[in-house]
Amino acid sequence: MSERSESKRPPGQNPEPRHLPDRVNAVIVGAGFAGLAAAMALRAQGIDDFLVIERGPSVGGTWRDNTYPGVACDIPSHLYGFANHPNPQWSGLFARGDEIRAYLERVAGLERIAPLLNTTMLDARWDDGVWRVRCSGAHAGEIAASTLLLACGRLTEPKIPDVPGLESFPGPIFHSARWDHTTDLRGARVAVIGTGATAVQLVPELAKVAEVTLFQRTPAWIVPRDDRAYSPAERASFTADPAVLARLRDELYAEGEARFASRSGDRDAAAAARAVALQHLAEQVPDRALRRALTPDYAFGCKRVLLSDAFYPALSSGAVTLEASALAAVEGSTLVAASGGRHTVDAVVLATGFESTEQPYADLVRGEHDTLAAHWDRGMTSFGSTVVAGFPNLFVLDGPNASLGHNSSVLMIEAQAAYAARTLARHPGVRRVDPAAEDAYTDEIDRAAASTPWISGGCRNWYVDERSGRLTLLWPGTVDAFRATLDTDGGEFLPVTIERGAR
Ligand code: NA7
Repeated sequence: MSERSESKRPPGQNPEPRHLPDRVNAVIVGAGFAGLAAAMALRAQGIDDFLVIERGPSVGGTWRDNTYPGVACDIPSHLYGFANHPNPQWSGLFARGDEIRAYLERVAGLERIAPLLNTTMLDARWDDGVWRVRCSGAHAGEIAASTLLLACGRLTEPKIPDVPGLESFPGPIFHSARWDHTTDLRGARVAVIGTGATAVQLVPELAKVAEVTLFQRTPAWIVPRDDRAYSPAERASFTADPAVLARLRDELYAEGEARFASRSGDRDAAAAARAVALQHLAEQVPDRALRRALTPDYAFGCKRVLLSDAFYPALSSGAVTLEASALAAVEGSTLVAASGGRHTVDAVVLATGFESTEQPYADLVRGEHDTLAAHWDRGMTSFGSTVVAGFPNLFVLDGPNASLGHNSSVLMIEAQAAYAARTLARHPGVRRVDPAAEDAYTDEIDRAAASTPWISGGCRNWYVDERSGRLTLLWPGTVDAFRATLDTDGGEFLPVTIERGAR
């Protein structure tokens, strides 16, 4: 919002700052995994003079927002937590969403990280050596900070499909990340739109109580989940001996890194993993026509590979009607598929994913010349997946080229947070990244991505920016390679080479 429009605001809508210090060393925006990691990393470097602002009513990010039935993580629990906060009590190999949310609440408490809740960043601008961050909500006002850390998440803004008539649907309709717990779906005819990571968790649970019609535009590659609960004895051993847990974490890390080959296009590894997925499908879906409809026609790894042992059985059992085409139009309570199929339902769940490539925070942040959105008008770019030319003293966590398809994102976030904190501690003052370094880094990313299935695998995925066809979300390497990239001798902004990892 411009100064001008701010001055036009009616009295009373821009209350004086409350509880906001005039100036801090750093402002962290967001209190999910990335925001908490940033806060801990700053503390570890002896930096206490920071503020965390959070637009929601509590910490937790993704795990606060996603409360759909069956919500869980598809990365092993003991790898999906902070390295300095192992949790011996995870219930099983994969943690449920509510457990992860509780874990984040607990860590925030233990670390005495108290974000300013219900406080939204209106905008942030670089003003001659300082970031001026304007906030609305519970702690409205302006705060000056030397450094701005954006930890706003990457899959936060629901993507609502542009389908004619959608807004006129007469019954309950909501996005999977905004689950309406006041709506009783028991016995209802419910359409689920989408077959991504959310839908494969949600559909089997919903099918237990409702009559589900699933709109599948593109089938996913799905491999066995092989989830299991940890026994009380195992959890006791994790508690009693931290070395047991550390070993398990190391094993899970190595398994994750090994998965990179199959996801990134190594021919043999992809063929082996594809065979596992096809066997899984064959074993769980005896009906040939259904099996054909569920078989992807694009390269393994092009989209996020999903883990489920319950999705195919739900479809196979007849509990779910598969509409193997996109939702194309809505006419009253009838959903019209691209195939021409018509389905009359009582409620609609949009499991249609998120605005990943054009992050809403990008419009709000103005650097030396422009907004992040303008700088990223052909897709997100960065140096080190973390800093951006023209945006001094800004760190973006889990933003450009920082996601993973093969291993835990928390590992990436921790590497970025450590890098940012190290840089702050060792290089006070104004820190700029050379635009040439950002260009070179972007070229490296493009080169590394070119031959991967994410770019050339014949699918549409949320890792690629449609405006440029560039891989802008995913890191096209291993976690080891990312860690090496950011381990730049004390946080200097040095040009780097991206290693593709073992091939
Ligand atoms: P995703 O993975 O972005 O999935 C969204 C799904 O919605 C995907 O299958 C889309 O099909 C589908 N979609 C979108 N519009 C339509 C229409 N009009 N008709 C039918 N289907 C449609 O989001 P998720 O929430 O499942 O997962 C997000 C991430 O969370 C996940 O990758 C993990 O990292 C955790 P498409 O495949 O584009 O053809």
